[in-house]
Amino acid sequence: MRRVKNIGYDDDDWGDDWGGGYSAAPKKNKPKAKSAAPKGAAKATAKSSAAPDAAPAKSKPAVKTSTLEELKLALKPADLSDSAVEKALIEHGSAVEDAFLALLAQAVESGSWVKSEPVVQEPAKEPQAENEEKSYPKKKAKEEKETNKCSEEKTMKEERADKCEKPNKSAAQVSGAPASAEVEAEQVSETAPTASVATDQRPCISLVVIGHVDAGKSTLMGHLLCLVGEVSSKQLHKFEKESKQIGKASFAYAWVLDEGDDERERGVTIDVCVKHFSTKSRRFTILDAPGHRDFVPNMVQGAVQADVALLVTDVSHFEAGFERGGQTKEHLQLVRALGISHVVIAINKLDTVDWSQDVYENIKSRVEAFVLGPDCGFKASSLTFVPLSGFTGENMLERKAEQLSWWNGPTLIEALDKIPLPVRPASSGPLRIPIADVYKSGANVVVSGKVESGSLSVGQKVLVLPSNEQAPVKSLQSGNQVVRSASVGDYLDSVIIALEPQFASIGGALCDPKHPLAVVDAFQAQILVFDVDVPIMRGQQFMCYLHVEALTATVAKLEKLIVKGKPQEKRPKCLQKGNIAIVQLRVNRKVCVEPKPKDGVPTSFGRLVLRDRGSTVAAGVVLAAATA
Ligand SMILES: Nc1nc2c(ncn2[C@@H]2O[C@H](COP(=O)(O)OP(=O)(O)OP(=O)(O)O)[C@@H](O)[C@H]2O)c(=O)[nH]1
Ligand SMILES: [Mg+2]
Repeated sequence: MRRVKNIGYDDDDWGDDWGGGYSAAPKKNKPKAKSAAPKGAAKATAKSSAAPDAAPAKSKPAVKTSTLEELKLALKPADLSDSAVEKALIEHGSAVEDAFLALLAQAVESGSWVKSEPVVQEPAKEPQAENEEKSYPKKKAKEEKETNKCSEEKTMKEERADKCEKPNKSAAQVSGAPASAEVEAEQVSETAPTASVATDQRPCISLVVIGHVDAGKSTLMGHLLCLVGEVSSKQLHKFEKESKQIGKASFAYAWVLDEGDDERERGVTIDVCVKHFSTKSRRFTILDAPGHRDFVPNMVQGAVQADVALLVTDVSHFEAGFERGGQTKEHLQLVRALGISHVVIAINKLDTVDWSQDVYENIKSRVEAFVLGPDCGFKASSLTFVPLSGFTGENMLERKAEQLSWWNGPTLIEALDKIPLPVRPASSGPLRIPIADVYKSGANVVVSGKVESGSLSVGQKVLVLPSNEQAPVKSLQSGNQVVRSASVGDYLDSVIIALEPQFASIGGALCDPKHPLAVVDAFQAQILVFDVDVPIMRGQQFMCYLHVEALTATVAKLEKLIVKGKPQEKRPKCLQKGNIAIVQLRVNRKVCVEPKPKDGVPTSFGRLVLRDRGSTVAAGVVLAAATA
């Protein structure tokens, strides 16, 4: 276990905060005053709980009627019979939480929970007061999110300071989730399972934002989040005021994503920050990566979770970012090696060159030549260029400046909305989620990460690797909403699992207990060698980035060279730039891997990058999980 955050809940908090559903009754033995259940249902509960008092002569029921009714309400989509609920309550000695989880798991397994429609009532059919009551927890959570921001930031800053000192110490320091973990947990806990369920059918795309340091990535994304309404004007005003106070006024938009104290003081992104927004036809998870060369490992851990990339290039310092030593080319090569095939290229800071079309065309042609060339290998049809200014906001949501009248192409938001859906493993495949972050929540553990394959529902049992523990999922949150299930491609900000926190760790995985991932310390991989100063030899050590894990890898064997797609007979003695080879790698600790399927898309458990002394030397896929 490398890093677990305590977000300050204990079991009692969970019980109380789950609203009128399953948690109100167990501890206090009476229904909660403010229930998230529909009003009609609340009336029914009140009536039924009054009944036993009115009929004293009758024998006492085995379980409390009010508890039974409340459980039925919380599990309404599964349409359970009284006897089934009563049986579960008796079996669990009236422990309502346990009975709820058991029934939920049964319902999910039988398919009745997932298939049923969300139980959010038609607003038109509901009395006004009830609507207000139902929306209260969500509204309250949102308000709290705003007001709690400062205290959250404080905790985060301490975390960040720790991370900053040792940037490579943990595998995935994805920062968006930690920032809001406490509030997210509150949102989850305040909402009964039937009250707030995301029904957004738009596909979810993970977008990694890459480019050289100071290219304007965080400013562009921060400004975009403000324009689409994900950041309130109050919050932005706060960032403007505070950034001005420390002499970093130009970083106000970047502060939307650069949340750490050290990031704000230095004016650089260190950790990948995760945020969400939507366009007309897509939901996006932004992974804002750092551009500084010292933080390439963090960038890789963001890129490995992404479907598409947004490259930001700075027209005012283009050469520094593009030529040797700049990160533009390395980032492009890395995302390509990690399986990303579509890139939106933002030619940024055009305000600094008076919106010059010549400058735009010149930079576009140079980037295009590299991206389509042999070092990168993207297809022309997979590129979209957008001239803009992330600072002024020009050509992001709309085009206003007269100087940009020469541009007839898309705005940034139009380009993002038209991104083709990535080819992914089927949602019917086995569940796989790399654990990008872990927090402690009393006796539960909260993890975050992208669903790489399969799907996940509340109540479903998952296998947590490498600890090999099984536990049910208590709740899910994705894109700032409580959801009942998630599918391949969705980024889950929190998966609350009824499991002791020490059993989940960053770099581990959640998977289908019937189809577990292999956990190995050696594997066979096919790699493509990049621009290396010294040829790769047997016995050489590298940093190996495999999904969200960072490990030390030793080349145990150079097995075969592959020339024009054909494996050669003779074993290679060393590997040079451009070589494709099959090698055996031994890593310093057990890691979850999934070999690339013969005909299909590898998950991030099958993709790796090798780096040495600050440079990327190779990238590839896992072929077999066999130990050497
Ligand atoms: N004039 C102008 N300045 C910009 C623009 N976009 C960003 N900047 C400035 O560029 C500086 C760096 O911006 P950031 O957004 O932090 O850059 P970044 O690419 O996120 O940097 P790292 O994450 O550290 O790699 C800030 O001072 C911004 O105000 C732009 O469109 N025009
Ligand atoms: Mg940044």
